[in-house]
Amino acid sequence: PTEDTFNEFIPDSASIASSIKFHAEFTTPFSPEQFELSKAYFATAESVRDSLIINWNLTNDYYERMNVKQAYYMSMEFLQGRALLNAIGNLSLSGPYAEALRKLGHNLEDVANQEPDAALGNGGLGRLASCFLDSLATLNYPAWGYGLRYKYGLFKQHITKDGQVEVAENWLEMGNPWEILRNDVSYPVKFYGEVISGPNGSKQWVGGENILAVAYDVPIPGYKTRTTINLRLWSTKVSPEEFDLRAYNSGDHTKAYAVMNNAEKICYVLYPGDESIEGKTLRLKQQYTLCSASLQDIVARFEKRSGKRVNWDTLPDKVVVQMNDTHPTLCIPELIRILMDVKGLSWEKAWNITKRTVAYTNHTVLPEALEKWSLTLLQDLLPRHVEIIRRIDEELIHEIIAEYGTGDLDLLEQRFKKMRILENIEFPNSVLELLNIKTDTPTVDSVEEIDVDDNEIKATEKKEKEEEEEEEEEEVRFKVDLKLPMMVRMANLCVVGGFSVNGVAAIHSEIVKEEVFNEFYKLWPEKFQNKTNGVTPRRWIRFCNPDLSKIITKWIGTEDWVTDLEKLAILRKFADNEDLQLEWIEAKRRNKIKVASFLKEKTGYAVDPNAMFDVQVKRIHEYKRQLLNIMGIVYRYKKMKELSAKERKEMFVPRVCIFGGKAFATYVQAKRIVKFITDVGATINHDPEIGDLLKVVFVPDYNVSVAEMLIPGSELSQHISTAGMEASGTSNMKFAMNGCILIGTLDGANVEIREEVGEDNFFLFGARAQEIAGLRKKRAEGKCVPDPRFEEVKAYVRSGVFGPYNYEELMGSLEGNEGYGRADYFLVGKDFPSYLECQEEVDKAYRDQKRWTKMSILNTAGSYKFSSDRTIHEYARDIWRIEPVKLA
Ligand code: DL6
Repeated sequence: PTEDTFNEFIPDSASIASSIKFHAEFTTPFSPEQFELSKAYFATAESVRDSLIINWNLTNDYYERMNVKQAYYMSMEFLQGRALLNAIGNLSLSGPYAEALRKLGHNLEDVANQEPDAALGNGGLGRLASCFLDSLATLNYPAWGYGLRYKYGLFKQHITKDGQVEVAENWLEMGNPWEILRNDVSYPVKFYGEVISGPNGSKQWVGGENILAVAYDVPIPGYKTRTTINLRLWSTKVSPEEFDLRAYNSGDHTKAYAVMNNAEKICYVLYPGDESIEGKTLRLKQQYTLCSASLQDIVARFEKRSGKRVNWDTLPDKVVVQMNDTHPTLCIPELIRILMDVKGLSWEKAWNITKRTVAYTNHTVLPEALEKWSLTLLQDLLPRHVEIIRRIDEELIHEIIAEYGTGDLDLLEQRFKKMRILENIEFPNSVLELLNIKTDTPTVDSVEEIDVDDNEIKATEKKEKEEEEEEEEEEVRFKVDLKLPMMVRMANLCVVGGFSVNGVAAIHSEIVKEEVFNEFYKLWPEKFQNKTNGVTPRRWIRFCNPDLSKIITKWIGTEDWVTDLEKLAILRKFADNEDLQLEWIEAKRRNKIKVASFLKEKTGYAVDPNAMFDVQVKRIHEYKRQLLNIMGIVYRYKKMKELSAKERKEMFVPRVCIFGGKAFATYVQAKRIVKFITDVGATINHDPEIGDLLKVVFVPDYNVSVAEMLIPGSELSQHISTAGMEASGTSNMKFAMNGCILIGTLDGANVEIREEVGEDNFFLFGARAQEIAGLRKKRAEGKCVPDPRFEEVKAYVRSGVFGPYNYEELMGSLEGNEGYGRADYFLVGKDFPSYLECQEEVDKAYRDQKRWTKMSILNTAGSYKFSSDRTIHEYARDIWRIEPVKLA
């Protein structure tokens, strides 16, 4: 629609109020007596949902009629956060809704605060998926998201005297007004069973356990457009045929319930602990449920839209599936299975169509995070898929041989080791035959038995023996160690089965090409690309920072920047303007006051809004190096203690150091880091000598809503991962957009942010990615000279200043003591001196508020590249080949 036609539909506050009242009376799950905040929230959300449903229906009818090509974003995580303010903001209804609620005795902000965060994700990967949906809808791209409707989202984090405690996040407890249950959209999903051969080489997967995946649709509105796309989330329940009514009626309720429970538990928890085999099985069932239900749905839609004559070859012209990391890898064998076993296509056709339909985004280079599944588990749970994966693996091997020949077997073997999908699994016979490798190795004894006395015979025998030995070597070479676990490498399967492979920041995509998947890159360079991440400027500036947004609009002269972020660059020319600077400082100050009162409410710590707000919020992980930050704070504290009151005031800028983030429940070292930060905070914050000069606060239960409040009130933010380890980062983009200055390493998207905002407006420190391997080696060989300041800090921590907790495992891990981890693998000690020096630069810059404010303005002005609108345009153009579709 044009913006005009969109605006025609804006209702006034009186009709909104009556719609809210209607829902309060007829549709909310609350008793009639009162109209308290929670009920007001629910009724308001339902009233907004009405508008969304109208637009959702129009959008989908239109896609259906036009038979457009659609992109499907397949993700195990969507970190949606709250929906209310975002939806009314996108619909341009914030004013009328605020007024309507005022008439009904409530305040919009209080009502909005009733909404629990939809935390169906862990961190950056899930939030990226949600930003993408916002941009897709805003830019009118025909696309849907597919995910799982977890009953319990990412856990709630409580901070106790023992550190982090996880509590189940029951976000659906009061019901979810944003979703629409589609009882008519459900698909069977099978596990276990066996594969039997049918006529003409066909295969049938029979028996096993059958459950039902049921659709819940969440309408996703675009900003100032009627386009409202769909996030379809699957929930699981028992399939009616599986419910054992006979057992139930005979009184064996436990048996009957077990089947129900077995089906429903698949969607209970995001990231079920997967240390146990049960946990692993559950996680795999989740992944397969997402892939199977979504692909059945996509294929059904394609068939419906194709009419009577379905031409399967055209599937890639109508459908593109983007796999968000390797979690949905099973899309590849599942699409093949559906096309072959259900639709009757040949292997060649099915494989060819799949390879043209599916694309893969890599989000990590950490070897431990590259998913592998046990072949035995997969074989048990998904026997038909294992057959398909084996065939893909076999074809890959033949393709490698065809490309490189058999001249250099050593090299060939190295390639197989890196590229095969199956790990520690014997080579298929077709390969052994082609390479002329005998499977029955002659024993050493039988070679030695040869009788040799005659010289000539001796020479021939010797030659033969050498040849045989060589052959034996080859045989050994192509043998696998059966003692090692047989695994399926999901990332390799994605690269082989996907027509596109992309990293999420320029430096990351280079590492993907040059290191992680280098052999594949050499084979198929055309598959590899970069798509630097982005974040939606609607949620991450316009709605979360209304004060700054007003200033931006005023100085740019239009609000168009909200959908055309390049306009932010106009601010550059006003960066020195005193009026703008004053307004800028004032907006930041108001946001800092909000943060201060939030911190007081959540932690009890009172902080001074005049101090610099220095923030590190992200998942707690050793590579993200919260430990470097807190060790730096300890150093600062120690130095402060060594000075007189006057000296310390002169030397240090007052700071409030804010941390937030969740440690994975079973990640012991990360939990120790949380405990350490809170202990350091408890000591420093109660030290009367230090007062407001330094405060350290750990924000409990960091989530999307907290980020929306914290980021606008931040002045310095830390993105200090060991170079080469953070794929991109996305909070760095949000901070920069909100005029926060970054301190960071040359890692992930930091590299590009620094390029855009200018070197002078970014605090850079630390080793470069290309130096890391060498430094680790040096470190392990004991050739690194320890920095005295780092040694001093460790000794200080060990002296017990921060309480009785034993920090030995943490300090030890920084030294590489036996048993304490990997010899400061993350190079905290190496980067410590340059980090401290850089922090001195930060203090110096902050003292000059004019300079600081200019840097802040230039960060906002230079952040336009990091709009997810730009990222989505690139995906649409370079990978998905889809066009915007405006409703006629
Ligand atoms: O691409 C989104 C996001 C990146 O910004 C982060 O740098 C990256 O760590 C994250 N990746 C993951 C995948 N698993 N791990 N680790 O969450 O993706």
